[in-house]
Amino acid sequence: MASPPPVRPGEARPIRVLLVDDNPELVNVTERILKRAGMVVECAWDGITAADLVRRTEFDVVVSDVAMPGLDGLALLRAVRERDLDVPVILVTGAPDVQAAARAIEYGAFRYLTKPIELSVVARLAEEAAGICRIARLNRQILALHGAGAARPSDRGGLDASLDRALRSMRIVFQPVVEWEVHRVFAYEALLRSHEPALPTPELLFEAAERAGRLSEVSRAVRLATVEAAERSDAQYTFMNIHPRDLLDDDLYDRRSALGKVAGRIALEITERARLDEVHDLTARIQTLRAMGFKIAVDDLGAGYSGLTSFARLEPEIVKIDMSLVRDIEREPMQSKLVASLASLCKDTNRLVVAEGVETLDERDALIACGCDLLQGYLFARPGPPFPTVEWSPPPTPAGRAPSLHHV
Ligand code: G
Ligand code: MN
Repeated sequence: MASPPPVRPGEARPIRVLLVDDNPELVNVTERILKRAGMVVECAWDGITAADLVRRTEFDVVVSDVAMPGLDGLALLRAVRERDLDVPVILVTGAPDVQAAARAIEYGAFRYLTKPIELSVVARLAEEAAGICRIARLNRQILALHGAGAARPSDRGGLDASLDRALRSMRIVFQPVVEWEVHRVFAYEALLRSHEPALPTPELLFEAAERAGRLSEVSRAVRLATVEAAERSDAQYTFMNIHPRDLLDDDLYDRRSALGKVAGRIALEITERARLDEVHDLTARIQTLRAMGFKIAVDDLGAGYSGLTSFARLEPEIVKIDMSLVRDIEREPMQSKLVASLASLCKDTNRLVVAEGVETLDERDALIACGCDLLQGYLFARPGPPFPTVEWSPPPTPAGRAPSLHHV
């Protein structure tokens, strides 16, 4: 067995903050607090100087006053976005104004705070924002490494008939997510399957349901079937994939629904492949789900880029690394470096990391060396009826890959 390449853990460099306010005293005290928290701080007393600094230096977070002579906070935010799509901007205002707050969020401000603010809150938020920024930047690097996202297939013919057949034959299968170190099943991911050849993947099925105007009907049926099966699981969590549009369905927020009643044991996976911009009030909706007890997972990280804003709004407790990053990781130093950095960034920000699509012993060992403790893939178990048993010590196969005789 080839040993995994040496990996460097995620960069431990200090967080770089740009602090902008036309009140020098306020800049001074805030700077002291942030420096005490171990951050590197650059200060500007007006927006134009700040915009200039952003052009020359890569910051992890910008904290800026709103009302300033010359370039105000909102204009600065726009100037920052021209240069850097990822750096989170925290705006601080002395005169709260609902419209300005709405505009700030629309332009992608990470937070909009009202003075006086507790300095410890600024330090905590700056740290949180910087953590998210680093993950977003890594994600961009990962995409660049893989080239642009692959085009999604789309089926045209006989939409309604196919959809009906698919719905009649649909079933839910489960695949374990294992906690390797203790040899325990941490969760089962519920996956939708149907026998309709025209709609062979859940993505195509949901796309068809959406086009036929039957998305919420299909999603509700899937959620109900999942909960019924998951009730018999003895793992801590069930991971359930949800379509971004499901976030607009009132049924998801019903505490008395079958799913609502077991929310504390469910992680909702939201894929990075889909755009979330059409979900208005995303932050509030996610907060409601979290208050109901759901955990939020970002799925397929590294396979698409839904943007810093949606990642920042989701603030996921769980990050699932796409299998394109897992594949042959033991032979790709760049991949293992990125995965190790992601794992360490997630740990620093109290998120769990799951590596998906693990097929070989070499991939498993390389992922463990990268700091991924939660693993999922054919190597351990294929998706199957509740609940597949885990193969903890599979023999190596001649081709290296897990046997793929049947497609589930
Ligand atoms: O997008 P999401 O991560 O939810 O999709 C998971 C899909 O990946 C499922 O359809 C599942 O069957 C498939 N899958 C799970 N484990 C493996 C694996 O080890 N290799 C491959 N190629 N696919 C896998
Ligand atoms: Mn998933």
